Amino acid sequence: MNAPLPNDLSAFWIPFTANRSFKADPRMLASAKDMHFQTPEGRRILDGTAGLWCVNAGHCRPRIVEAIQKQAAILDFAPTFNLAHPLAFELATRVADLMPEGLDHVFFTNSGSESVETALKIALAYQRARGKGHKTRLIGRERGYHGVNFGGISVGGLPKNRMYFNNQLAQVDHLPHTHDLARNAFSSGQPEHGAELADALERLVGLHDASTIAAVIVEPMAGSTGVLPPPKGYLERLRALCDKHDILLIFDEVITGFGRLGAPFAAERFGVTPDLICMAKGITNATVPMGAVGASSQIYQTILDGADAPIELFHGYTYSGHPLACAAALATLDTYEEEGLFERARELEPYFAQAVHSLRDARHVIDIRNIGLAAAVELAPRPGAPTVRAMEVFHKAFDRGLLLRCTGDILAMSPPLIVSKGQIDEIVDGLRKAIDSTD
Ligand code: PXG
Repeated sequence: MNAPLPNDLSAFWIPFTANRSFKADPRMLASAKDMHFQTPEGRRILDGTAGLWCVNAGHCRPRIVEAIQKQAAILDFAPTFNLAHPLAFELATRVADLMPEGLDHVFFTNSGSESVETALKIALAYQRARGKGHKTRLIGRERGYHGVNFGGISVGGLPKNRMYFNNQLAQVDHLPHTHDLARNAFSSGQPEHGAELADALERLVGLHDASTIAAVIVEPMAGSTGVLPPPKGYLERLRALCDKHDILLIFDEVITGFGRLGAPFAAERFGVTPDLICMAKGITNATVPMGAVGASSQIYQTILDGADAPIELFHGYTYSGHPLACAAALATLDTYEEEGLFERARELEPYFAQAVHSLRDARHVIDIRNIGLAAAVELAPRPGAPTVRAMEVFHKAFDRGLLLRCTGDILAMSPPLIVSKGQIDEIVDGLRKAIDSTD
């Protein structure tokens, strides 16, 4: 099926994209089914990245499609300010059931970025509600990605996302990142070295004093920066230090939530329970925008009990708990459960790991790392032209029918959890061919 191309590409300001070069040589997608996209010219593209780490059950799954179609005709919108609708409660309970024990409450947003802002604000509101309003400092981590809003870029650690928008939150500091090629290159799963990097929190406490620190936010596996699984023992140490100093721990699970690491959340995979979880993407299989923040009973109850106004938390979005998103999310959770997709990701992990590590002898490769159904291949930067090599590999792979993700000099893979072993081979083979044909 060939789809018509737009006549005019000028008006759409494309996000996180080199608009000039894209518009000179556009690559478009017109439809999708299960593991594949189709281009307007009718070419099939194997989706090696679940869209943008979000289509965890594969594309256009009938149950989810039907649920959205049906809901659109029943209740298109309902305010959730001073009103509500049943699906939002049903979904919150379902999400709470998936979270680790102790996390029982769910605040709905519309994206990962909004989930991050929401979690940071809940952390501040919690500290204030318990009489510790002086605990306002927020600690992120180098190379962290927490979306693009001001709170998220302030605690985030990707230089380009920060430097152009320098008017950031005050009172923010950062832990060091955990990427360590010298000690951990070509690790499969959690790297051996780096648990001690969590001790940097002690230094920040020494510098700022715990009485000024509200929360630490980290991605349990850093995704956007190029798949950095946590070193063994690192998250446990961070949790212990947060407990010791009475600091909240926020896991940003926008990528790792909903099965990417073979468990509902990375918190369960690693056996470390945060106080707040940010989620989005896989919650609706990316069909309708939605995000959420999971909160512990302790946080929820403290804010409710400590409120000095009838509304306990002055925060929310017009579309918090939107009926279409709720319907999509419920059908998505049904699909994950019926098809055992989280378990499937766990079962496929060793095969996927072996397949991606077979690229070790490909040209330019300086590191390969993986966990769950996420992996990255890091290339040596082309001298004098960092990031160009990976971008060329990305384009070559796409032109041969494979969607990857490139960030810096890193190619990332995160296929839908329905991927077959044969398709894993196809992804790895496509990446090898694209790398081997790139100088
Ligand atoms: N937190 C994390 C950990 C993320 O990965 C966000 C927050 C922001 O979510 P929204 O829905 O506001 O985009 C993200 C988003 C990539 C890539 O290729 C990653 C994201 C988005 C787009 C591309 O690495 N992650």
